[in-house]
Amino acid sequence: MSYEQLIVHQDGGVATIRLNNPARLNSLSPVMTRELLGALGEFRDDASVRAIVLTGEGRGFSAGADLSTLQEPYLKGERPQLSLFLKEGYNKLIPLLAETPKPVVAAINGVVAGAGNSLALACDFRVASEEATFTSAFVKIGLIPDAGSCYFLPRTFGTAKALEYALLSEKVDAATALQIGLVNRVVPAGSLLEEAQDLAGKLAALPTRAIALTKALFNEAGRLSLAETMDREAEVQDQAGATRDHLEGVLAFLEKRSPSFTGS
Ligand code: T3D
Repeated sequence: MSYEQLIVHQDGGVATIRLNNPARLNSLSPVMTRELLGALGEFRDDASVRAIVLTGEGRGFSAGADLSTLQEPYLKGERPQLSLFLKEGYNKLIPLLAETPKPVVAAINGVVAGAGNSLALACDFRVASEEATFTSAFVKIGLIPDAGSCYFLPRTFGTAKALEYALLSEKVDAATALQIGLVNRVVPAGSLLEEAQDLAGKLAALPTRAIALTKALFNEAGRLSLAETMDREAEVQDQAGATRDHLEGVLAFLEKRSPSFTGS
């Protein structure tokens, strides 16, 4: 499949998606959003893809909504209903990313703003370059955090810090992002992609079904009591226990050798 605003390639079990509109800091145009939906849908259903890396070309990871798309209607005095755009775009994209049954590593190469935060937070791991910066940005254009940011931000660093981040919209550097739990690791800019792809490679070699089930149950457990969660663990463990990878893992342990997981 060919893309206008993405660069996509696969190396072994790891697929890498680069957002490719660097002149606008990879802001999420309707084209990019549609292409991301297509690429992620394809990787979700492709058994040969066992981990995904998401990164940006140039000095931006993503600056959120492409505001240039609002220029024409706003200058004409039109006020398009934003919810229509959200429901067709981010409200499909962000759940697809967050709930994709493969581990997703964000390689955050630079500027993150607006819905770019949601894109990063919907990934399972965030590896940031030392040059990455983060800002909420929504409030500066009189909007509320959307694209799932009202869900992700308080869960990531608690309501008080999330409100500070959203309402003041100050620029947060990579070291601070690490300190507040916005990213998992910070690495030198020159080794970002290699580090992210190495991490994705390690994840791709793990039991893929168990990873998918873990992600799904972590999401579900947020809505459940302890007892309900443990009941679901028991049910879901039957599914994990029926995989070839479970058998392989146990046999490899007993035979004192390294396991070879196939994702089945
Ligand atoms: O329907 C809806 O749209 C609702 C949905 C909303 C979801 C959202 O994400 S709302 C938030 C949208 N994002 C923003 O408001 C961020 C806007 N950008 C900025 O505030 C700054 O660009 C940054 C703080 C992110 C980075 O600043 P800086 O100084 O490093 O870069 P810059 O010079 O401002 O930007 C470089 C270029 O990218 C520039 O173009 P130019 O002048 O070189 O031709 C700039 O216009 C362009 N750019 C940056 N962000 C966007 C953008 N173009 C379109 N959309 C953007 N979001």
